[in-house]
Amino acid sequence: MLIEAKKEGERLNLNSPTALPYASAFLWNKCMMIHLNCRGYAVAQFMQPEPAKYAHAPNLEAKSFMQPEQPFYTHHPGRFCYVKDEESSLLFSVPYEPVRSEVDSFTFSAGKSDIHWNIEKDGVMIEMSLSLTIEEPIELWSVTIRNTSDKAKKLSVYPYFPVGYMSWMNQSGVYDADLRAIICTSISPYQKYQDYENIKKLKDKTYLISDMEPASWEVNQAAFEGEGGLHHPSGVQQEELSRVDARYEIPACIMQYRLSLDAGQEQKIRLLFGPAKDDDEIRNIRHRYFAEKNSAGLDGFEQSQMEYSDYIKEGKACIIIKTPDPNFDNFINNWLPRQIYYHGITNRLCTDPQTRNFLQDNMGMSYIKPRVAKRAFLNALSQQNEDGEMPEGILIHEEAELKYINQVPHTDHCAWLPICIKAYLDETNDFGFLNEKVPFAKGEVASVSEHMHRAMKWLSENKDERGLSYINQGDWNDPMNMVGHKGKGVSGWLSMATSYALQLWADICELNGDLSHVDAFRSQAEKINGYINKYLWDGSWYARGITDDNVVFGVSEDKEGRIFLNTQSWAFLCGCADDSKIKKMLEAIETHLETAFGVELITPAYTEMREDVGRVTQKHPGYAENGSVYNHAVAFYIYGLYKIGEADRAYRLMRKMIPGPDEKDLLQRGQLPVFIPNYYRGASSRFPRTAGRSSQLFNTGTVHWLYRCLIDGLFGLRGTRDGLLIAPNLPLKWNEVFVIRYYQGAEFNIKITRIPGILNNIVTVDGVILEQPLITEVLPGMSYDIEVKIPLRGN
Ligand code: CEZ
Repeated sequence: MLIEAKKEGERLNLNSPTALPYASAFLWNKCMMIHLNCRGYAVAQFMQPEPAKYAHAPNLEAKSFMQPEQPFYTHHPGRFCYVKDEESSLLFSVPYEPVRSEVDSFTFSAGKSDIHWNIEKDGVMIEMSLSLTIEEPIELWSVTIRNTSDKAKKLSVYPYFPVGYMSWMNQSGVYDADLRAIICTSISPYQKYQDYENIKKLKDKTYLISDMEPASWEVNQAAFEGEGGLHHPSGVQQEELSRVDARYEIPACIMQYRLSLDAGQEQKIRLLFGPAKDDDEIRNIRHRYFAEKNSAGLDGFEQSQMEYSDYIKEGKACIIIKTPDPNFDNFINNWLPRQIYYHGITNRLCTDPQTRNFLQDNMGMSYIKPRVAKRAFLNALSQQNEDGEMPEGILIHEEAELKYINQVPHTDHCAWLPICIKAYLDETNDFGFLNEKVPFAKGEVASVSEHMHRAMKWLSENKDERGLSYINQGDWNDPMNMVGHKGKGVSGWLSMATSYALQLWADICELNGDLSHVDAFRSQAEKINGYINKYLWDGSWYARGITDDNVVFGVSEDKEGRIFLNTQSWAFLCGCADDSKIKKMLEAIETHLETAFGVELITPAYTEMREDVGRVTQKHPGYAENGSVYNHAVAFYIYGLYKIGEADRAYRLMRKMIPGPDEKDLLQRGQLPVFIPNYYRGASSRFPRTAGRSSQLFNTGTVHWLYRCLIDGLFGLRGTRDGLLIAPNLPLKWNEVFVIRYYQGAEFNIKITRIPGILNNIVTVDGVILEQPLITEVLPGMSYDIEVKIPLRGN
C-alpha cells in the first residue's frame, strides 16, 4: 500500500520515496516552521521578528512570502545522512536524497508532533526523526542505526546538513570540539548604517550540535563534495572526513561517526540544528538539551519532545466524527484542526498578516482557542481608521511594517469582520465582546459594535454610481490589480460580500438588542442585491466585475476568464439569486468549472495579459488564481451550497478537497492527506498532465471555511444565541454517523440515523424529544446523549 494511516489516523505513512516525490509534512512552534519532503529536502524559517532562514539555498535567495510548488534540486537545503559500509564501501543516504539509491524498505511517517523515516538497506536500518521545542527555533533530530543482519558491521554514518550561501558579506564555519558542534557564522547582508542596530541583534549563526563525539567532521561544502558530487562525495570516499573549515566559503554541517555494530546492535545519535546569536547561546543550548536533567532523569532533549507533543495536542478539535468514509474521518479528526491551529499560532510566519487572512485565520481559531481569536479581533480593530476602513495588514509585532502585497490597496478587508466575528459569537456566545472598548488607529476609543458599524458604513459607501463596490487594486483576489486602478472599476464579488456582511452584521445587532442600524443595513443589502442583478447577471451566471473602462467581464462573451466561481458562491451567500438563477448557475458551474479535483476558480484560464484585469492573467494558466482549483474559493462555494440546501453537492466537493484514497488520485495530486494545500492545478482540459497537482503550500484560509462547512453545514451543530442548533445536512448515501461535538465546555455524543417513515428531523436529548432542534441549556462539564433521526430522502 502506498499510504497507510496508523494510530487511528494520527500518523500517515508513505511507503515510497519516488511515487509522490514532493509529498511533504510540516511542524511548527511559536517561532518557527519546518516543511520537510519525503526525500529529505527541507524549508525552515524562524522569526526574529521577520522570517529568516538558517539553512539557505547555495545561491543568493530573494526574500519572499511562502511560495507554492517550491522547486527542489540536488543542493537544496535538506537534512540527510550518508551511510557507508566500511568493509564493502557500499554507500546509501537517508531519507533518499542525495544518493537516491534503491532501498529495501522506506517509510516516511508524518505525525502531528514529529516526522520520521524508517529505512532499511542491506542489513542496516536507520530511523531518522525530527521533533521541535515549544519556544525556540531548534530542530531535535535523532538518528538510530541498527544492524539488522546476522553479522557484525563496521559503518560510517555522516549526517549532512547543508547550510548554503549564508551571506555575501561574511560566511564561515568551524568545528568546536568542546561543544561537539559545527558552528557557521555570517553577517546578514545590509548596506544602510541605520540597519546596523537591527542586524547586530540577529541570530546569524547556524549550528549542528552532536551529543556523541564524532570521529571526524567537515565544514567546507566544496571539500566534502569534491569531484564525487553529492551522489558520491569525495569526503565519504576517504576513510575519514578531512576536517576543513570554511573561510568565506560555503559551510555545511557534516559529522562522521564510525560504528562497530554486532548483529542486532544499535546506536542512537542525537543532534540539535538551528540558529543562534553567539557561541554562548550555543553552549547554553548544548547544556540545556544534552546535560541538564530533570527529577525524572530526562534531559532537555527528551523533555522537549514530550512537551512539544502536548503543545500540539492543545489544538483540539471541537468535532470528532465517524462516518461511512474512514479516510474523510481521519483527515477531519486529526489533521484539519491541526492545520487551523497552525495558522492561529503562527500567523503564517509574518509580522504583518494580510487583514483578510488574519481575520479568517482567527475565524478558525474561534473553534479551537477562542480567547486567542478574541484578542486577535480586538487587535485588528485597534488598527482600524476612524472612518471605518481597515488597513491592508495587521501589525502583530512592534517592529512590524506593511510589506509586499500589503502596500497594494484592496477594498475588501472590512467585509471579513462580521463574517469572521459571527463564527466567534456562534461558538462562544460572548456577546459581551461587542461592548468591549477598543481604540481606533488614531486613539479615539469606541465599542466593538461601533467599530463594526463604521466598517459597514465604509463598505457601503465604497461604491460607484451604480451602487457596486469599487475594487481599486484588488479584492479577495490579490492579483486582480488592474480592474479598478483608475478608480472606477467595480468588483461583483465585493458587492456580494458587502451585501452578505451587512446582513450578517444586522442579524448580530438584532440578537444583541441594538436595533439602531438594523433596518438600514438590511435595506442597503437588499438594494445591493438589486444592483448586482441589474448590472452583473449574464444569463446563466454572474459576471466578476466591471472594469475602469466600463467593460463587464467574466461573462459568456469572454474567450478567457468567462466564468468565475466566486461571484456564484457569494451570490448564494448574499441571497441575490432566485431559484431559477441558482439552477442555471449550478449547471454552469458543473459544466464549466467542476473537475475531478474540485472546482476551478476561473475558466478558461487566461493565456495572455488582459490589461484591464491585471497580473492574475499573467500567471500560468491553471496555476494559483488563474484557474487552479483554489481551495479557499472552493470552500466558499461549499459553504454557499449548504446555504442553498445542496448537501450532496457540498459533500462531493469536500471529499474532492482531500487527496486519495485511491492511488491514481494520490499520484496525480502528489500530496499526502495531512493538510489541504492552497490549490490543485487547474486548466484541466488544456493541461491534463498537470491537472490536480498539489501546491504543497499549507498556508490557506481554506481550512477555516472547511471547518465551518462541517459545523454549520454537514453536521449542522452550530452554536447560536439560544444554544446548540442541531440541523445536519448529510449526503443522501450516508445512513448513520456518530459525532462528538465539544461546545461551551460540554460534550455532545450524537448519533444521526436516516430512518424511513418520517418527514422531519426528530431530535432526542437523553431520551427526551425536543420540540425545537435546539439544546438550550448547555452546562459546562456535562455530557449529553443525542439522537437525531432524519428522513430517508433529504433532511
Ligand atoms: O496570497 C493569497 C492571499 O494571502 O491569495 C488569495 C488572497 O485572498 C489571500 O489573502 C487570493 O488572491 O500576490 C499573489 O499573486 C499571490 O498569489 C497571493 O495572492 C497569494 C499567495 O498564494 C500567498 O500564499
